[in-house]
Amino acid sequence: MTSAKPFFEQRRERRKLLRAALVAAAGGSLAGCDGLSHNETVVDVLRTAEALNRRVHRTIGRRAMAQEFAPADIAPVFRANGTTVPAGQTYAALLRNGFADWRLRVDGLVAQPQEFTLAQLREMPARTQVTRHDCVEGWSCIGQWKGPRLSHVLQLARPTPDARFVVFHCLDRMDEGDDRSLYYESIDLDDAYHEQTLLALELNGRPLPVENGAPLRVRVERQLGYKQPKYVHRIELVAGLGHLDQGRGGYWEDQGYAWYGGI
Ligand SMILES: Nc1nc2c(c(=O)[nH]1)N[C@H]1C(S)=C(S)[C@@H](COP(=O)(O)O)O[C@H]1N2
Ligand SMILES: [Mo]
Repeated sequence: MTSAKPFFEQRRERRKLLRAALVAAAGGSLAGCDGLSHNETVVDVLRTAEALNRRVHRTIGRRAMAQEFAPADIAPVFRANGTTVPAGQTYAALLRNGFADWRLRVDGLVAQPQEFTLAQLREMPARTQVTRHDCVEGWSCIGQWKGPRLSHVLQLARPTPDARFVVFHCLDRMDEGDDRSLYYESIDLDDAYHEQTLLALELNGRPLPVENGAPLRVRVERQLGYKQPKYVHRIELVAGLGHLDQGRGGYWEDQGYAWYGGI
């Protein structure tokens, strides 16, 4: 791949390459809804793809928009994957009273730490977008997401100059009894301020279902499924990722997935 090639051609090549690799690893078609589990082959493929992937995203511009679809393209049911309801009393109690006690905290390297109720988030200016979610297990689904842009909330919190990453802390634990295994994710400020990066409160015109991350999940549309954290209750601005859990910037990254899961 050379920089002399026109933009659209580079893009097409990159998509083809990545898709071929993912399909090969998953042993199936990306369009299907039957997937495999996260496995070693996929991890290896993602690691190899990451360097190329990041380079190309830099070259073609990180502000490029993910494709948006028509309402007619929306899948009748948006498939759920990973945690479909966080275990334990905390989430059960939040769910029982319609998330009235739930809060979204924004803290870390910010001038003005914030705390929002669900009602406050619902009153913010919102964006609606129909996009395709691609999971590394080999399936994709098109859905309509609605919610405030992450940039709006960040502007209220005012990240300090040393803030470089945004970390999303989730309410679900991935392994029984392991304190380090809460789901978490992170993105850089380029993706954080991107037009399509949302704090999604709605899916297909309804409040976010529990299986898709109620009451709030993040959409980072130019990245793969595991970079779309569900059950987010805290957004932390940090200068580096090394101090979090295993230090690779996310639950699946700590198991070997690429930190930059661009598509
Ligand atoms: N908190 C949390 N976020 C998560 C996961 C999870 O298990 N827990 N799974 C990830 C993966 S691998 C995928 S493909 C998508 C699935 O989102 P969905 O359930 O809305 O389809 O969520 C991602 N975000
Ligand atoms: Mo996934």
